[in-house]
Amino acid sequence: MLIREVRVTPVAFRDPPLLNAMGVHQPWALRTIVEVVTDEGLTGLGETYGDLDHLEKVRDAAASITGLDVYHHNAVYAAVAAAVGADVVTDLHGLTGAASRVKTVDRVFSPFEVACLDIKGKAADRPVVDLLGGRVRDAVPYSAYLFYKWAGHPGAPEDAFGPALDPAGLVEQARVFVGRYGFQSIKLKGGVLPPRQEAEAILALREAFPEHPLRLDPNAVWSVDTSIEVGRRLAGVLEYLEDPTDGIDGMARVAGEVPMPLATNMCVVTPEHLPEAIERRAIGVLLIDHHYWGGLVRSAHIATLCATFGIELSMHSNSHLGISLAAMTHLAAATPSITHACDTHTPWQDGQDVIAPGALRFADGAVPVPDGPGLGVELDRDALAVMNEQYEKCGIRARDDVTYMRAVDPSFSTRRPRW
Ligand code: GKR
Ligand code: MG
Repeated sequence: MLIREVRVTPVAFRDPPLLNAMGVHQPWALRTIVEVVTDEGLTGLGETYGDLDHLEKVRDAAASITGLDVYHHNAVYAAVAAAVGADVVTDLHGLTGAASRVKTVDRVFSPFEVACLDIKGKAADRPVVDLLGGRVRDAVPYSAYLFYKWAGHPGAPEDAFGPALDPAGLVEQARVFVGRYGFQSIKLKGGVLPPRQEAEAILALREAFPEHPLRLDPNAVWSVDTSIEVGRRLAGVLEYLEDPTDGIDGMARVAGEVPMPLATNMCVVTPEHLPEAIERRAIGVLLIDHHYWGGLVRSAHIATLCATFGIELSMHSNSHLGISLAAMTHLAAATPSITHACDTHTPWQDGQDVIAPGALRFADGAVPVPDGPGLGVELDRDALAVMNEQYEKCGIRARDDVTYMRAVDPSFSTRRPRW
């Protein structure tokens, strides 16, 4: 079955002012929607980042895979690698570790791989989870992903979520998310306030939610000493501590001194990082993310390798739409070693999506694997057109939390370590 055409559509959707170590989310989040169409008339969907440098590579790659067989993932990968070329795309937002050529190729390949799997599933009348080995769970648990946030974007009225700038605000945010979606695990995006205040917020969450596993993720802005101090303070409270400090060396030094496992989506972001991280025992949990680990099949391979070395699996998330959520759900449903609730930004979308409603839902904090063939989701063409128009008009062409934050606080620093 040959690829006849590939459509690439950038989209933008409204995003609240979520705070993190690199600043604050801009009013619009960007994504790229990929549609691969075969000579037999089947269409497969993929979703990836929307930053312009990445979008351009995705467009180049799209042109280079026309005529290839959707079953020939290795040939598609080789064509994508050639189209990407030797230069490196930088991940400007600084929250998913360093950029490299391998990571760039894997990031560009991923939406095409997902779309090809969607097509193969449709052709076989099977869900993607069956192409990945079959389900080990019928529904995939996700975590309530809490953020410190302003009441609204500067100059705009308060948004639907309201402010969360202290422990009470975060507990209230958690109550809303747990109440609305039934989440059974809670993650706090840290790296925003001094570490002791973030530890206080975790303790307040523990009091309010005694049974929910909790995680804290300051995106590597703490020193080794601070990480050890906070890790010890939160002994018995955290399920895992995510990227407290920068680099495999720093993580290894912290890992040996704190009682809970360390997790990462920053110091291990390509296969090249695994040997040293394993040897140094730097991490106990890897947050896999098919968007930059080269798609679903490669992510499943990494999961197997991690299991061999006793590394547990969770899943990383960035602002995303429903095609990504469907792909994440199929992967996690087929991967036995993903034993921690996966991260998702879905609640922050506030209902905006490019897919037709109904295929994805949360029940008790988990997303049941969609029933239909392939990914089990369909594009809503009207919504796609609206979101594409939003992209054309919004003026944002890359995620840049730092510059947006500096418009409000010119002294904002991205120094690491900050505390
Ligand atoms: O959405 O601000 C955010 C997050 O900080 C995201 O960009 C990170 O990549 O969720 C991510 C993480 O776990 O580090
Ligand atoms: Mg993280």
